[in-house]
Parts: sequence; structure tokens; C-alpha cells
Amino acid sequence: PQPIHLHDYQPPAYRVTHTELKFDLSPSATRVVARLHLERHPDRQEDTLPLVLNGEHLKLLRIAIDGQELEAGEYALDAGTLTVPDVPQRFLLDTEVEIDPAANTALEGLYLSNGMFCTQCEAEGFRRITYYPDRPDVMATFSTTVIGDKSSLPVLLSNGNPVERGELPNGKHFVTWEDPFPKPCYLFALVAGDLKQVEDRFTTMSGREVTLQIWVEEENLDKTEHAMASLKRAMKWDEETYGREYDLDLFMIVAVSDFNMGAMENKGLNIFNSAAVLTHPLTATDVAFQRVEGIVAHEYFHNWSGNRVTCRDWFQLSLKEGFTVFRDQSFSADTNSAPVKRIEDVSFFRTAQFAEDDGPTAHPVRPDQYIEISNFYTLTIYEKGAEVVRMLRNLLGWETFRKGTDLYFSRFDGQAVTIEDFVGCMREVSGLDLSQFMRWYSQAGTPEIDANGHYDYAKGEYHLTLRQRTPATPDQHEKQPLHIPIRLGLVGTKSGEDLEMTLEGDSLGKDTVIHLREEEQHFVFTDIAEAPVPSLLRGFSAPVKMRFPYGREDLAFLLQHDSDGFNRWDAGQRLAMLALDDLIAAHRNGVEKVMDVRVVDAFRTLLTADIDDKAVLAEMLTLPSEAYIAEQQPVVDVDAIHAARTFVKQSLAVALRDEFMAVYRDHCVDVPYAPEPGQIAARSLKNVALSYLMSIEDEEAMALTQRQFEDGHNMTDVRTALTLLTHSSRDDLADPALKAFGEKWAHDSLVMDQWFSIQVSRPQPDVLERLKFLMEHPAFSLKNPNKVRALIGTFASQNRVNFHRIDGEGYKLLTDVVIELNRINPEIAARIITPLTRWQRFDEARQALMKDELERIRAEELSPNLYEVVEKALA
Ligand code: B3K
Ligand code: ZN
Repeated sequence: PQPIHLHDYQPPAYRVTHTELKFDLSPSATRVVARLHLERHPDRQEDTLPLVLNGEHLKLLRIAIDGQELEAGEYALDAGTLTVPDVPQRFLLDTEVEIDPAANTALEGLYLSNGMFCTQCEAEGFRRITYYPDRPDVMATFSTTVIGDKSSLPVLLSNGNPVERGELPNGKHFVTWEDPFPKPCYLFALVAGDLKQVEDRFTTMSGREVTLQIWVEEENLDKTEHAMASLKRAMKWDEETYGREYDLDLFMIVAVSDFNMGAMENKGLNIFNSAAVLTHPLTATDVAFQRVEGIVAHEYFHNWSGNRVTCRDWFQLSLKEGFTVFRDQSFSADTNSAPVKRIEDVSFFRTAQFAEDDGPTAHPVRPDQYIEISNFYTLTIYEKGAEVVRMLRNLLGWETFRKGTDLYFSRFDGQAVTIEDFVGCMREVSGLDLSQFMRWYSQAGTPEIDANGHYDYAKGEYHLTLRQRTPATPDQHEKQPLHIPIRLGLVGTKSGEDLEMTLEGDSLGKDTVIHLREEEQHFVFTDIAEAPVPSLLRGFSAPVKMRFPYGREDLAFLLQHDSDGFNRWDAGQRLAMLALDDLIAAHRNGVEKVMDVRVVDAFRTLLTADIDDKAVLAEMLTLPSEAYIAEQQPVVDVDAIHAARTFVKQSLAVALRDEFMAVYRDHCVDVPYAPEPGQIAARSLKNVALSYLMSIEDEEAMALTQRQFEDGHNMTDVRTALTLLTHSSRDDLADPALKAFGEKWAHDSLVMDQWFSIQVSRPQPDVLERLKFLMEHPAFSLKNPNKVRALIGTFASQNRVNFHRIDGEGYKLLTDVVIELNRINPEIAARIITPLTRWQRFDEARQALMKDELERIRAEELSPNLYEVVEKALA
């Protein structure tokens, strides 16, 4: 496979103004009749230009131009394209193809999930449905007729509004849908099945009535309430915040069990992974409730940032994804606890995106080449893209930024555009020079800032030196300095308050943003009355690694006094990291481990001070994850990390046993479950406390955990309890609990996914055998991405000590699965392999084992997806 390059972009030779589709559905032989209204692109007036359409896995039955059937020699077919050398300036193309949805295990194009037909077309799935210019800059109105068996497929859905329906011979029926908004084919959707719906209404700000429907299998009708409420909140929020209103009379969400991603924003017909839409207090955790709210909002927000204004080509993917993630993050922050949302997002980002930036598949927010675009739905495109938009919002200020988004949506409505178009609007409304800022889009890798500061007592000045450097990444060796906005404060060590700051005569207040543009810059803050501790990168104002030689006293001080909640949390994380570093070294050197009392004291203060944001407190009490700790180590030693972290946790539990117990008892909420911030905070705090107590297998805590499991009040509590039992040494308690849970929820696929995850994340060495056993469980299937993620994904990405077993058995298991998935579902195969591609980070013995497994994969006949990832990993 050959890479595609951004600089090769050309407008399409022909555009489609209108698309008429007719589907006659049948599991193994669906007929698709297409009529495309085509015309030469105004910018492509070269003499002759062949018509080249994409098409894969299609059986062509008929082709005609302006009603004239084409003979065999008048067109050419290969594995990916249909070419007609000679066509008029403007014409109708009719084709008929046969496709096999039942054999489609890649879950791209039209496929079957639990007997129901559904589609996934982004990025390049539409070419598996019919011959078409499958690229986002070809936008057409669609009219779609769906024909299906009336008894097995009573519901027939597509984009837009239903305009006609009726009966047909042989027990069939049809519905015709019209979508008046021109769209690229990646936003096409079709669903047909035996579905039930819940319906609601929303009145838009201009007074239009919109019907909202969520379509599910009958047994899931009781799990839609939260998604519907979230949808309505999102619709209102987008009106109030961005002035964006919904544009069709009908908005539909469908839940399907087999889905490669979370969900898809098809125009008027969002298709969701059931895990990203269904919730019930007894089956879904608080985290799942919040995730559903975020994803429902994300897909809805795409109606403007993605659908009304879309991407010119797939290199611009972050144009819609980064912006939409930023929008959904802001929505969730406004709806729940803003500081906690930021902490969660950043802690995920610093673990997973930093690791991506640091690995063989590192790429810029706007890549300039790819082999398989499905491989680029990444943390960099999504989350780093969102951080870049967040920086823009902060540089411009909300009001100017909002003027920029208004301009963007109005100027480019109905068009397929680029990242320059977006940033250009921001420049136009602000007058800011954003040329250096554009490097955030083109340069890969995480910038590292080394900061140093000192206080000049005599002059009352604080001197801060910042040096930036971005390490080389696989395709980019030279890096330019970036424009990095750094929000900061200087916290007085006497007063514990933020100090007034003056820089070059300008007074900046107590919290300000300085701009690092050069490789190295020196800032002198004058009139600083007392020695400060700097609080740098408040709110994570830029996606960088900030290093500063904080002493432990400084960090303990910031943990108590920083006025920025995010940096207060971060100070705690840094303090814990210092202690963990010592313990990792002790473990490696075989020296006795000694707990740092300053960490114990800091935790005692947290546990006993009356902190009112319980959710933030729960975050502060959570130690850095093994993955995050690994991110900080030059060579990852999984065993030492696990031992050190366990030691810290147990030491804190021993020293603060009664404090943790008091926190647990004080936060047992005895009210009917609601996914609201206050309750969620209380549950997370008490469950964090319980996890400390269970780390030392405290007798009383053990009994409380068992009771929490048996009470079965809600899934958050039950899942925590079951996890703590399963991860303890008490198999005599864990086994019956797992058995009871597995039997109780055998009918519920999404709960069984949790049952799988809990078992394969346990640290005990028997987990690999358990995992192999569970792969034979009737509820498991390699064809279902949720199952693969729950069992294999959880094991490989979260059970670090066992995945990285020194006998290589963990690697071998993942490799076997990847090889099988390569044939079944290449997109999932290329994702699940990720932990194996990060071999550079480990010791030599593990490196060799991991590379051997990668070689074993390379020896297979690979899908482009895996080919691209494996080649990069072994480069
Ligand atoms: N836009 C979809 C991505 C699906 C792509 C799958 N290959 C999901 C989302 O970001 O909303
Ligand atoms: Zn998206």
C-alpha cells in the first residue's frame, strides 16, 4: 500500500449534485441501485478527465450513462475503482450492485448487527455500498428508498425526513427518505430492523418543533432516558453557547451492538455503539452515564462542526474532531463539575496522548500523509486537536472566539473546508498573528518546557526562565519553537495568596498568561513583595510537559494554597511522583522501601480538611496510574512501578486507616440513584477510600465491600465492590461474587463486558489462564468490538504487570488475537495492537520479545491498517 499526501490534493474532477439510492435488503445479497447526478467540477476544466469512482467488495450488475447501458469495454474495474474514460460534462450515472452485508465483519459499509442492518461510512465505508466519489468534498442531497421484509425489518430508517412509505409484493415494504442538506457520503446512514423507539420533542430557539427518537431493541427500552435527557441538554447548550440550532424536523439515535467506535454523527440519524447510549442505574456506572452524556453531545454538536461545515479532505479530520471534542468537553464542564472534568481530561491526555506522541505512530494534529485513514482517529487528532482549539479560545477570549465561530459557520455553511479556513476566521475577528501558532497543527511530538526561577530578595523580583524543546518524532527530526501560552500565578509563601504581578511595567493581576515563543525566554516580575512558589501552566493551558525543580515542601504548599484547582491537584500528583520515583529506585536496587511522611501528611490534610468539592477531593486522593508513572520513566520497569505504587497505597492505608474509614462512612449516600454531580462525587470519594482500605485487606473494609456488593444499589458501587474483591487475595470471596454476578447478568451484553474487564484487570498471575478461559465463554466473540475491547483491550492496556510478563506469554496472546482480527476486523486489529508497538519504552529482554511478535504479525498477509502500524512500529 502507498501513502497519500496532503500536498497532492486536487478538487474532484466530477461532483455529485444529487444522489438517488434504492436498497433492496437481504442479508447475503442486498441490491443497491444508484442514480448519481454528476457534473464536471468548475475548477477542473482540463480537456478530458475520466470519471473515477471508488468501490470495494461490490458486484457490478449494471451501469448506464444517461440511460445508455455501457458495454464491457467502455469502463474498467479494479479492486478499488470503477473508471469510465469518456463521459459528458453533465450526466446521469445509473449503477446496480450486489453486496453481502452478512459477510461484512469489518463493520464498515452496510453490515448486520444482531439481525439488524446498519451502516458505518466514515471515513471510507460508503465505497462498500455503491460506486461513488467517496471523498468528503463531494457533497450532494440524498434521496434514499429502503425496501425490506415487513415482518423481520419493520423499521426502515435513513437520513433526513421520511417522505413516502408503502407496501410491496412478497411481504415487503418500503420507506423513502429525503435529506435536503447536501452532505458527503461519509454521513450517509441506513438502519433496518425490529426496533422500538422512545420519542420526545424539542422546541428550538426560533420556535421550530423537532421530534427526537431513540431506537433500540425492545429489551433496552428502559435504558434510554439518560441519553434523551442528555440530547435535550446538548441541543439547548449549543443554542445558548454557540447560537447553533438544529435544522431538520427529526433527529434519530439508534443503538447497535456491533460498532467499531463510540458513535457516528450521520446527518439526522446518529448511530451509536450501544455502550455509548444505553444506561440504567443497575447496569451502568457513573462513569458510563457521564460518557454517554458526552458522546450524545459530541455527535449532536457535529451537526454544525462536521456536517453543515465539513472537511475538504481527511487530513483536515481534526477540523471537525478537535473542535467538536472541545465543544463536548466544555458542555460536560458546564453540566457537571468543571474542575473535575478538566482533571479527568488532562490526566487521560497526559497518559495516553503523550504516549502516542512519544511512540512510533506519532503524527501532527494535521498529518501530511497516511496509508489508512482509519488509523488516524487518534488521541492526537481528537484530544490534542481539542487542546489546540482550547488555546485559541484562551488566546482570543471567549467573546472574540465566539465571533470567530459565528464567522466560520456562516461563511462556510454547506462547504468542505480546511484548518486554515477555521484559523483564518479566528485571525480575522481578533487581528492576532497566528502564523507561529499554526505550527501546533503541523508539528508532531509533545513540547517539553524546562522552567527555572529564583526570587531576588534585594530587588523584590522573581526571575523565570523558560526553555522549550520538542523531541524528534519518526517523520520529523527538526522542530521549530511553538507559541505556547502559559497561564501562571505566583503564590506568596508567607501569605499563601496569589501575588500581584508586574512584567515590564505592565500590571498583570494575580493570574495571567505569558507567551513563550522563542526557544528560551526570560521573564522578570517586579514588585514581588514576598518569596513565591510559581504555579505554572494553570488549567493545563497548553499540551506540554512542564518541568520545574519543585521541592517537596513547595508541592505540599501548592497542594494546600494554589488558587487554581487544577494545579492543586497537579501538585499532589507531582508530590506523589517524587515519592514513587524513590520507591521505584529502591525496588530496583533491592533496598527496603520507606514511605515519605510528607505524602502521608499531605493526604491526612486532604482527608481531614473540609474540602467542599468532593469530586476534586476524590481525584486528589487518587495516585497517578501505572500508565502515567510509566510515561515518566526513561525505561519502563512494570514490576517496580507496580510494587512502588502498591507500597504507597498500602502505606497510606495503614497510616490513615481511620480517616479513610470515616470518609467512607460519611459518604454512603442512601438516596435513589441519580447521575447528578453531588451523588457522583460522594460515590467516587467513598469508593476511593474503600479501595485504599481494601489494599490492606482490612477486615472491616472487606465486610463493607461485600455488603456494598450484595446491596446491589447501583452499578457504580457494585462494580467497585466486585473489582476490589476480585483484585484482592480473597478468591474465596471473589469467586462466588463473580459467579453470582455473571449469572445474574448473563442476558445483558453490556454488563457482561464489565464482568470480563474486571476479571482480566486483576493483578494476580493466573490472569492469563483466566483470560484464555474467558475467550471460550459463550458471551465472548472476536467479531464484536466491545467484547474484544473488554477482554483483550483491558488486559493489554491496563493489566501492565501481566501483559508484560517476562515469559512473553502476554505478548503472544495479543499477537494471536491481532492475527485473527486482521482477517475479521482490520480497524480493531490496528487499534488493539497499540501496546505492542510501544516496545522502545521497555528493557532489552522485553523489547526483543515484543519485536519478535511484531515480526510474526508482519509475516502475515496484512490489511492496510495493520501494515501501516506494524511497519511504523518496526521502522
Ligand atoms: N466521526 C466518527 C468517527 C468514526 C470513524 C470510524 N472509522 C465518530 C466521532 O468522532 O464522532
Ligand atoms: Zn467526532
